[in-house]
Amino acid sequence: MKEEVFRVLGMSCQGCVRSVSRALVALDGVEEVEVSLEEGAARVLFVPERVSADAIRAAIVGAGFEAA
Ligand code: 9UX
Repeated sequence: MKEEVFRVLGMSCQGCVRSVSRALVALDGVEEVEVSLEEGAARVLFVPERVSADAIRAAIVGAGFEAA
C-alpha cells in the first residue's frame, strides 16, 4: 500500500471535489481518497501493483482537472 499526495489544479467548489473523489475511488486498486479544495490536493492510498501514479493523474485529468 502506498500513500501519495497529488496536486489537483482547477477545483473551485465542493462539486469539483466530489467529481475528483468519484473518479479516483472508481479506480481499481485505489483504497482511500481525501480531496482538499483548500489545498488543491488529493491524498490517495493505493496498491501500486494494481494502479500507477500515472493512472491516478490520468483519472484526475479525465475528471476535467489538471494533475501534477
Ligand atoms: Mo461547481 Mo466545480 O458548479 O466545477 S462543480 S465549480
